[in-house]
Amino acid sequence: MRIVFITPASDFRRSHLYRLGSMSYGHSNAITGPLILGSLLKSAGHDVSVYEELYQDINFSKLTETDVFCIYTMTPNADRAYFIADKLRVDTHARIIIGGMHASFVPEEAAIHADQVVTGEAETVILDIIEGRITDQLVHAPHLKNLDDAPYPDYTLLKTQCTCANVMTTRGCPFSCSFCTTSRMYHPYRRRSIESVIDELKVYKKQGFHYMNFEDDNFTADKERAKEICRRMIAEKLIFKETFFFGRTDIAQDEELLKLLSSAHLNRVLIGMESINQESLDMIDKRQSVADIHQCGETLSHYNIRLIVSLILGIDGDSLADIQHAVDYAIKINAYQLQPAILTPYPGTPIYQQLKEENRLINCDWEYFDMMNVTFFPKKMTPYALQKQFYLANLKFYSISSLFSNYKRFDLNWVMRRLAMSIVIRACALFMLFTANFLRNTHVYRLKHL
Ligand code: B12
Ligand code: SF4
Repeated sequence: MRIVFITPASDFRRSHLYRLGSMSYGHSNAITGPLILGSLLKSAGHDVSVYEELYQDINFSKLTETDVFCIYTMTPNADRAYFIADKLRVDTHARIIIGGMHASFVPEEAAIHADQVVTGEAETVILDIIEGRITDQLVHAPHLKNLDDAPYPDYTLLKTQCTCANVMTTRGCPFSCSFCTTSRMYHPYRRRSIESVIDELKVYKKQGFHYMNFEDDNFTADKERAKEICRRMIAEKLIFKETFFFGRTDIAQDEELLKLLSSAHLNRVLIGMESINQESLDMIDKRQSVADIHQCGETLSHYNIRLIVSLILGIDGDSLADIQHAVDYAIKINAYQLQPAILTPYPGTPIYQQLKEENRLINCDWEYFDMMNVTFFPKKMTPYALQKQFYLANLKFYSISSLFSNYKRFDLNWVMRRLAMSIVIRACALFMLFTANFLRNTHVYRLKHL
């Protein structure tokens, strides 16, 4: 059978401005689920292609000979996924199967647009669904017990742009922050064998990838294991030009780990500092202290590990001044990048449940559930003040003057990234102001006039 996987992207994410911004943020990379499922189906003799809309438009008219379309959903691209599904249903006679993060938490909604919807990790059911042995409209896939049973993502199936290989060495996370979807979607926390991780890295080296990301939600959750992976990467010369990973502030407490991460070139880390207000950290069940944050902020630069500070804007305990304070802290420690994320109540999370029960969701227009738009009523500020604060945080951090004050610490790559981010942020902020004041049918206009 001819099978096509599609990862959609919303209208905003397909715009030139967003594509320019993401180019400057990091290297193009892919969601691995469709590449893993595609690999399983290819091994069973099917003809599989995988497309993503994030970096490149898809020419749908060339896909009319497809038998089955498999569509991956995240909450902010759910509307686009449904639009594509509905259009393909009319234009082709192919079956439509929807799965992924968003569909896993609101399967009934997705089912309106699909022949079948799969919730959870689909490795154990995808072949039976495609070959017609499972015919239920809603299929709940049990989680994969042994991660080594899944094939590696097959990047040869990917027809759209990708310069960096994504590797998941674990699924889930031992923590359970109240806003986090992934610790609930991939549950319980599981680890692959180090042997299979190393073997996968060898494949990407052979395929010529210069960049590799560990996309585990918390790569250093098991510190001894992370150290062993680094040791093996060093010993077997599996070093990439830049390797990004997600960690927690606790990595700063382990000097041996920091040295190994640095030597294995895991040189860019995103850490959820979230807030510098202990009350707020406790409210989101972060299990992290302000002292942990300070230790992390002071330590990482000594090991040549570039820190991307992630903050959550709009936690109930935080005022506008608290948010500004956190942004100032990121500037003070010379963070490599800042990722301010507006608190987003994703379906399936306790925060979603709480805000729903308190009648604080503005609406469920999924397109805006992207961590860049306010979708709820915050406690200590108006929705529009929070929206403006998101832009102010970016404008302050990605200031033109920071280019001059920091250029000696980082390299040309950093200068280019920061310059592009500064331009994109300024263009976006201006557009936001214009929209909030003049374009009535927009989300931000409605926020301002709530
Ligand atoms: C890599 C990644 C990216 C990359 C690549 C994105 C791309 N090319 O489109 C980058 C960094 C660019 C990115 C961007 C964004 N991302 Co992202 N990303 C991820 C990340 C870290 C890993 C994805 C992955 O490989 N997962 C591992 C594999 C094994 O799981 P999987 O892909 O989900 O696949 C399994 C199941 O979902 C299912 N399945 C998957 N596809 C299908 C299809 C069918 C038909 C079926 C039946 C089943 C099925 O089976 C698979 C195997 O078990 C996830 C976090 C995570 N742990 O998943 C966030 C995540 C998906 N991203 C998220 C978000 C919000 C975004 C952005 C909106 C961020 C932003 N503000 O711009 C953008 C949107 C991009 C877009 N396409 O629209 C959220 C989504 C939250 C939600 N509830 O929807 C996540 C969960 C992170 C988070 N904050 O919690 N992302
Ligand atoms: S530490 Fe990160 S991945 Fe783990 S539950 Fe919290 S937000 Fe999710």
